[in-house]
Amino acid sequence: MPLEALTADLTPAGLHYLLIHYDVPFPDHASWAITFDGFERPLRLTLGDLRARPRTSQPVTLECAGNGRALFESRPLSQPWLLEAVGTAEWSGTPLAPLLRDAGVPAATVDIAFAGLDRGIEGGEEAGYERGLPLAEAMREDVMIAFEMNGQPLLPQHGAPARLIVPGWYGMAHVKWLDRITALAEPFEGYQNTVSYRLREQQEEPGEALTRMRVRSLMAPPGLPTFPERDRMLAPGPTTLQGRAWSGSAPIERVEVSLDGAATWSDAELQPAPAAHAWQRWTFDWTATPGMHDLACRATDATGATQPMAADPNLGGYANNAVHRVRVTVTAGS
Ligand SMILES: Nc1nc2c(c(=O)[nH]1)N[C@H]1C(S)=C(S)[C@@H](COP(=O)(O)O)O[C@H]1N2
Ligand SMILES: [Mo]
Repeated sequence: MPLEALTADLTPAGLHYLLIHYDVPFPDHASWAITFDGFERPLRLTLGDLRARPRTSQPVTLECAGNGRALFESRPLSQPWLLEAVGTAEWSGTPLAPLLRDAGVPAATVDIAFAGLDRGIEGGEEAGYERGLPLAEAMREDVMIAFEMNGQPLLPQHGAPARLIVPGWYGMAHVKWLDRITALAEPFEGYQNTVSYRLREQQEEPGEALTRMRVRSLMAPPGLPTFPERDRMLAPGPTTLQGRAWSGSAPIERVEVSLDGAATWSDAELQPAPAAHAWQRWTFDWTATPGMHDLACRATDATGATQPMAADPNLGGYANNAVHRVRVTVTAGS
């Protein structure tokens, strides 16, 4: 997502980031269905069945766990995101929990596994994209099977005909192209939970599973870009800096801006969250004076978590929520 799209509450589908491990599948929507496995009753739901169920909509901020990976000093071999792997869309669909209750969740269930239709070879093994989610998370009221994005049927690249939305969690949990939902009496041990998406320094360590998005803010680039360097040039005088802030754990409580290379900080104006898991807009009025300025923004959420100057390095290059720094040249004239 180009960072200038931080000025919009909702990210248009064509500007929203994409992360696709394998090939985009193109299932026939008329014959497509989700199969429920390991539940008390067999259940198979077509797109028509999903659309006939109670409908819910909510704006949700999605961020890839690897967002910021390419800004770590060591460069893990994976998608080299700078800061653009984020977006907020209005997702519509049907809540997951009532579906699981209809299928009947066996008493011994600990995880629910969600499998997509896409297959590939990762870590040397052929597999489908599949993620496990703890039962308590899967039963949350706001977790949904979405079949629309910003009021339109899902695009193929965003998981058509239907995908999972787990508000607050990093992107990898939001399984696209849903094919099968399985109740498991043991923790899910597939590749995307046990090998990928873990915070660790050595491959041999079990590490810690990535779950909720860390607190983060980003600034929309001020002024005009130069081509091809994309340096930022701004006219002197009053201007309003703006951006968005989010956290998967709690509402944002504070956003601060620095005009001097993160030496001193002042509070930005923060708007309330439009929904529990959608980013919050912030603004900061500044009278720009000629010269080079190192701007920065940082957010703090209601748990007290705040963005670090530098995030801890880790093998997968995940969860880099370091303070966002933006250099701008304020020109002498208008
Ligand atoms: N089936 C399937 N689901 C998937 C993926 C995938 O490769 N296959 N990628 C995941 C990752 S890592 C992210 S960040 C989000 C991205 O969702 P988007 O492309 O709609 O923005 O989808 C998740 N769901
Ligand atoms: Mo991701």
